[in-house]
Amino acid sequence: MAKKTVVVLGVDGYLGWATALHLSRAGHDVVGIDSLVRRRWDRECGTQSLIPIKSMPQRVSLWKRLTGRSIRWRRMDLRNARAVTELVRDIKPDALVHFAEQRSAPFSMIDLEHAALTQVNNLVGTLNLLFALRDHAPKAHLIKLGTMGEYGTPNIDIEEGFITITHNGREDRLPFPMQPGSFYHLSKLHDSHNIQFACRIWGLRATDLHQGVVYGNHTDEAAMHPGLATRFDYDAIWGTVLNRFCIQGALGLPLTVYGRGGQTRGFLDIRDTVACVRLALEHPAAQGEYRVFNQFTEQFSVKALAEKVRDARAAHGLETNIVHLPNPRVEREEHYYNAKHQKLLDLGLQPHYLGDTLIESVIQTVERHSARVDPVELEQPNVDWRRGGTAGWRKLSENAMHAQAEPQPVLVLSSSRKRGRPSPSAASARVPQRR
Ligand code: NAD
Ligand code: USQ
Repeated sequence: MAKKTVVVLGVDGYLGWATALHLSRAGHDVVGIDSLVRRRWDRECGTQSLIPIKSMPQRVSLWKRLTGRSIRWRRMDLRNARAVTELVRDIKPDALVHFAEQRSAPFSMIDLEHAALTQVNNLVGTLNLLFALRDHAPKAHLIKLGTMGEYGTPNIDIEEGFITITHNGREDRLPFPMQPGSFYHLSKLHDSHNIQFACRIWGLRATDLHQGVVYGNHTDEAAMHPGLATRFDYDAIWGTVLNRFCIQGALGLPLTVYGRGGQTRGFLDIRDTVACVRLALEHPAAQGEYRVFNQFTEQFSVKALAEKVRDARAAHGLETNIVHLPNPRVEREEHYYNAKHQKLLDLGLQPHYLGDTLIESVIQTVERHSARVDPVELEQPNVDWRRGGTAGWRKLSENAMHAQAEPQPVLVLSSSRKRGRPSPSAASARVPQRR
């Protein structure tokens, strides 16, 4: 496979770092971009990766020392149009893998500030990229991380991006109807529309990877040295469901199923994320083509996942409780779900399916870092879809509003003030402590 120059945007994140290592090891020339804003959002939320992660300069120099390969690291905010334009103009990449977005649904549902921050950050960053590609690298392949949550949970089979509809005797192939479930998921759909439009009018080429929920933290490259570890989130804002259940199970805490637990989603191992991105990179979309791959390998209900974790623990004689919490989200708890995911298999994906051994290995990782776990982060969720952030978040928002002497536009980006973690209890009026 010919060596490609590829820009990985969001390289400091959970998936971006693992992907950058994988592509670099495969022989591609990787440029890594990140604003490091996620580290700031962690401070604001009072959260942290379970596994300690090194700074970007430390990570890339360790990678160089271990493998002799370079990842060119640049700190940059994708909202900065000039910086994005210069990046694309100077590097002239063959491809860009775009992970660099605010990716938490609960974070986007805290309040207006967080909803606006999410949509501005995600939409403006992607628009900046599209214009830079139009002007300076129209042949580059944009590989954009979208999400299965753009589709919602319709009562029909989910196709890969498009559906052929016959209406009043006429037929067309149209974008699949979308019903996202949070302001975050909506931002991904708005991005999808913008990218599709840019491909249509400017002849750009893009692959929109509608990815399911990712689990695990082990890739061949990240496992080479503890200093190469990628982040691993478990709290109620950033932690995804299976990662949370594994950590709860490891600590003997109840597994927190929201509502009845019949919510069904597509899931994949992080090893398959990096493999899928590489497949998309090495089999690019045609010029002018906007294509969608549904990127997951198996679908499970949340309740079935909890039972898998409970059964894996039971095999070691350990008892695990499953609790059904009132669902903080507005989502169907029992529904039909059958999403196609054939295109990446056709390109050669060899999936790693979820087995007890994977759950066990994640649990062992957790056990190694258990001293860093804050159990409060594993209990009640602290954002509700109907009311927004709980009392702690509301107090913080009010303080932020009062601190502004003059009326401000609502599109305020997350400030650099340090915030403490809000209380998970909706009833609590306690003002959170700063960390
Ligand atoms: P993450 O939060 O760990 O990483 C995202 C990275 O992007 C962070 O390092 C952050 O600093 C950076 N970033 C955000 N906004 C930026 C900006 N304006 N300029 C520069 N850098 C910016 O998230 P992740 O879990 O690695 O997810 C990566 C992508 O994959 C996201 O787009 C997400 O929507 C998508 N995705 C993730 C999952 C999952 O389960 N983790 C599933 C489906 C899709
Ligand atoms: N859930 C529980 N208990 C928990 C946490 C979550 O039952 O302790 C449930 C949620 O209610 C939801 C499901 O698990 O029904 C998935 O929630 P999640 O937090 O694991 O995933 P989600 O919010 O959808 O977001 C994650 C990533 C996001 C990505 C998305 C893929 O954070 O970036 O886009 O997964 S997908 O879900 O396919 O849209």
